[in-house]
Amino acid sequence: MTKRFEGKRGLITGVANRRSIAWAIAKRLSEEGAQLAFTYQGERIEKNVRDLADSVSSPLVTACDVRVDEDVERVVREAGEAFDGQLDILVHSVAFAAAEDLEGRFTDTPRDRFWLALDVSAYSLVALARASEPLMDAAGGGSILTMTYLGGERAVPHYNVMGVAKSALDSSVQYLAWELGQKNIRVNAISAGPVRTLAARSIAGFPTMEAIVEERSPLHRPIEADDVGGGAAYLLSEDARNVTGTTLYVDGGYHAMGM
Ligand code: NAD
Ligand code: 0WE
Repeated sequence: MTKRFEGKRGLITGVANRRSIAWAIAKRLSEEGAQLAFTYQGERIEKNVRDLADSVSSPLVTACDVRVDEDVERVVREAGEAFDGQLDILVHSVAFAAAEDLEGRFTDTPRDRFWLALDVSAYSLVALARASEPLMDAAGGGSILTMTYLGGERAVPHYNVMGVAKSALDSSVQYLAWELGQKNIRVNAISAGPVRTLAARSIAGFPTMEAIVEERSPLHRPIEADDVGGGAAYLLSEDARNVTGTTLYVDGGYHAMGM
């Protein structure tokens, strides 16, 4: 197969461990020739991410808390230094809500934790896109991908404030696609079905939810992070050169069902 990402340079956010969706995407891009820089959040996962990044000969692994403007600007500057002032690909695979807000009632979400979820899970895409814009412009264009979930469009029990954040994220994809299209920068999302990652496994009732999706989706099988990697590679590649502002569902078809 031809290597679709030969000579392409990407910045990957959201790897926590080998099960992360961001890692499945990175593996796929790297296999097809991309050079990748990685960000991680917090010293606790630094070694994980460094080991994974080393396995794909990454030139840059750097800390980034997406709530901090200076971090976002610094990591993109560092990526620019590693990649001769150019960037082709940005993967945004970051989300967070306080655990109690995914367990309790949405109605009871306090103001500060509502903003926390939107800050980490939605605004961060806007901040990263803005910082990346000059490097992508220098490359003659670029492709940005974020990870969303059906709970931003429909009420999924317990997804709660994360659903509101994904709704803001989905809308941000459309507005960014409109503005950055002018610079040949595409912005898309993948809406994944439940994948057993670190973020997912700590959620009470996740196995039940996976079972429901498997039973009711047209394809009746679990969604793997590598399935998302395949869709991501398509959206990030030249094969999708006229695709922007869209959401690709990698969910076994679950979103198409009414019952
Ligand atoms: P994961 O835990 O592997 O990844 C989540 C990442 O977010 C982690 O790397 C974590 O470090 C990072 N993060 C959280 N707060 C941060 C902050 N303040 N600054 C920087 N990074 C921060 O889990 P995942 O399932 O791979 O999640 C990746 C994305 O996929 C998320 O946007 C999630 O909403 C989305 N998603 C997941 C599923 C699923 O079922 N796993 C389904 C659809 C969409
Ligand atoms: O986006 C997600 C999960 C994101 C997430 C996970 C956690 C767990 C640990 C955000 N914040 C946190 N905070 C923590 O403290 N998914 C799409 C996976 C997911 O999470 C759910 C789901 C699905 C699917 C929560 C409730 C219901 C369904």
